[in-house]
Amino acid sequence: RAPVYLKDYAPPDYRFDAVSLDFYLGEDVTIVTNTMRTSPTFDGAGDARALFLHGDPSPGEGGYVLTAKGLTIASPPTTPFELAIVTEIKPQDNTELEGLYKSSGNFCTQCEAEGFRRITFYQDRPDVMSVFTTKIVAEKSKYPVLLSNGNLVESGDLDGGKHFTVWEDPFPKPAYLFALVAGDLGVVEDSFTTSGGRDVALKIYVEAHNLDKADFAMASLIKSMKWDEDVFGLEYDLDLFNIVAVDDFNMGAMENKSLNIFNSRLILATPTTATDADYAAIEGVVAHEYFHNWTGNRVTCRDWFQLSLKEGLTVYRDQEFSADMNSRGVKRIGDVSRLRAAQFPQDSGPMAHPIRPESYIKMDNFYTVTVYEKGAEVVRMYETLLGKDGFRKGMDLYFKRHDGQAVTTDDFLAAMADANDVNLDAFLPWYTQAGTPALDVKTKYDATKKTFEMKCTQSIPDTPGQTNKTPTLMPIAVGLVGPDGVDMPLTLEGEDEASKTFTFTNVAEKPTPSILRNFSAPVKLTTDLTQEDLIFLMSNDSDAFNRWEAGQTLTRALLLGLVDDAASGRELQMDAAIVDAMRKIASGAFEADADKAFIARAMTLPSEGELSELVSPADPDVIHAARDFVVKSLARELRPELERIMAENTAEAYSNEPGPRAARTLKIAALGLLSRLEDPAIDAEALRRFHAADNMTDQIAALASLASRDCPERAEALDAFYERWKHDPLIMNKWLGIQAGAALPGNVKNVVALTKHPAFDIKNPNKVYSLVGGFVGGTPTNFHAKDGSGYEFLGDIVIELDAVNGSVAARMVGGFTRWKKYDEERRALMKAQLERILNVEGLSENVFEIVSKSLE
Ligand code: BAL
Ligand code: ZN
Repeated sequence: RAPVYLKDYAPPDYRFDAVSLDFYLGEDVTIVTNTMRTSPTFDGAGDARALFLHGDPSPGEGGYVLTAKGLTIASPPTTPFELAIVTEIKPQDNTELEGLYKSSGNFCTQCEAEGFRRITFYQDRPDVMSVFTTKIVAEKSKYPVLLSNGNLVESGDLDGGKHFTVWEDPFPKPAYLFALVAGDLGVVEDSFTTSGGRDVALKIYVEAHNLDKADFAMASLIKSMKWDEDVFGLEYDLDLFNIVAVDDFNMGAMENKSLNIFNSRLILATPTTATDADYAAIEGVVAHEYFHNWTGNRVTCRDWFQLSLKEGLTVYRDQEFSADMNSRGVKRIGDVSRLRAAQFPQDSGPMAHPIRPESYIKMDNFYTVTVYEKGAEVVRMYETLLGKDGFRKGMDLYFKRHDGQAVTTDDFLAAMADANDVNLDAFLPWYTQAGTPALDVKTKYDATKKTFEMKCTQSIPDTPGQTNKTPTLMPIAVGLVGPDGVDMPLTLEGEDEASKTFTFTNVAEKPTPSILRNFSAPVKLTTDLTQEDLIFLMSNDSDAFNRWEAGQTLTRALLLGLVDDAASGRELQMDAAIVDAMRKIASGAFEADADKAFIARAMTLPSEGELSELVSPADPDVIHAARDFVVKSLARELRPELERIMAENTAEAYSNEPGPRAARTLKIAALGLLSRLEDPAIDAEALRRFHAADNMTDQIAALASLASRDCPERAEALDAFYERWKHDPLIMNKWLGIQAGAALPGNVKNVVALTKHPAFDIKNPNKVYSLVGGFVGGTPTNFHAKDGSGYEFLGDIVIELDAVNGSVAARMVGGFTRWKKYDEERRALMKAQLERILNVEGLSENVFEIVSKSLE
């Protein structure tokens, strides 16, 4: 359980010039013959150096020097040599879902980060890149489809009902990008001609009964390929691009070279089976994996500490793609909301780490919202600082310098700096420091001098192992909005580095500043804007993000005041100015272009989770009481507007066009608010809508509103949904998730009962994420029930799950990491669960790392 440190990085002593893998897939065991053409990278005239190959040997095997973590060859030849290793593995017993395993009767792989070592012994590190040839032999009737990376160069039948394929991937790659699939699968086919004239065959493999559900994923792939050419000049580089959808998958998807493997929830969609949110996720993730072909595969990471090099960059790219395909402002609001809901808490807890971590025990634990989402924010800041053209110049130089290499985040920064002839050294702390910077802005207008001053102060909080942090370069996008609601022309008078005061000159009238437009840096902003200023910005700011943010700042302040009142037993009072502002939002008065998806976002209050981050110690019952009071007050006051929204946005028939989609989003937001009134007429209406729905978005919305109500319609809707969809595992995930997250008092007993339901399977990550993740991330008053029953449930399930799949268990145990945030009683209860888990014999490294760091 010793950590690995970035500071210990040393380049490999051996390279693999070519790798040949033969898989003989059997029902009991699989035999893998791995032949590696190996060369020393050091001067062969010197002494021999040991070659260490990562592996996952069973105890008691003989041969070379085997340890729990691999195999050492003490004195290999100092000239090029061939090394062949035969391993016997049991994919059907592999419940960790890393390496080679079976899902729904089909073989598939997951090798990132360190799964390849579960297949064969290898230098399983991303800076060892090689060309791979893969031969697969299997029974033809059971596994008619045999796939690997690259081009199919040979195939044929063999004796005994077997057949084979041979695949050659001409692009050198690290082992984490290796993939193999063998199964009985149907295929949806299309094609794409690149701007350079290459015809690419596109194939999506799914189980035969799902063949009608892959068209949207295919359309998304084609759009992604075109977008990457248009925006970054990046073309696809092989004649074939395969995607395979599997039901059992730890992650969302995986970018293996030319053979992406996806969690089926991110491929399969029809209007009756998938929600609008599912469609958006499919579009974004198909693009993300495709974009990795350049940012990840052609240019990869030197070591796993550099993960954000490919993930932060590729998330930024998929966010931009989705923004171009949909509403840019609404996309940005969604991305920032996710950052605040998940990354900010991580950045202020025991697992806080920089986007380039310094150490890990289990790399799987660092596929985090920090590396991904904060990493994407860091990439976005380059674009904000350098401009679109400057950013593109930096990207071009990055590919020119590093195509075919395994590199570092320093190389990326250097390419951005050199391409633009600027020094970006002051940007480096974003990679090395954890913690969300706080940015405070104080403003002053001088009517005589016609100047407007902004004093900006940043501070970065201490995080585990890091104190006294260095201030960092950050773009603060600003607009000054005139009394007429129009942006004023801006002139900046110098920049005072020491005091960080910026002065705008020739400001004719007192402006309202719009600070940190488009959320130009991932910080916690405080300002001296008044309630009046914020209401003005809600209706007048030309920046969509800050128009939304003004409302959030306003309601956040209201809610935090009410949390204080509730904690002190004071009577709760609603603020009439906020009701009035929200009424204007609901009636569309603030939104000239009436983007209904934006209005839905603007009507959504900061979540209980977000508020709990801002209160210390947090008492979920008090936070719930305050927020529930505001939600109910707004629903009551705005009922006519909300009912009008419901009526006006109920379509005759489903359409997946942006307009109808936005209308659905708004209607659902209105239903969500109305259902909190606990009015039997609204429950009846929700049930009517549930039965009448011609699409999954509407059906799920109605079901979700009833699931949190203790009314007769609840059971009727849940039972009807189950009966209709019990054959579809993806829809059963929704059924589990909705019940798990419901705001029903005492819900933990329902969730415990659901773990015994046939729809739940602890071996399937999606089911665990829906039921356990849905409960932990759902209604805080249930997970944090004062009697500790929610904590006990999570403790029990983590222990059971850890024996099945350590990486999934580690994600779930994350529910306990913020235990120090809560009141004395809850802290003690959560800590007791963490200690109980830590005492389990044979605990996985994954869970050990999260639990031990949480207890530090
Ligand atoms: N590389 C792991 C899955 C993803 O981020 O695409
Ligand atoms: Zn990725």
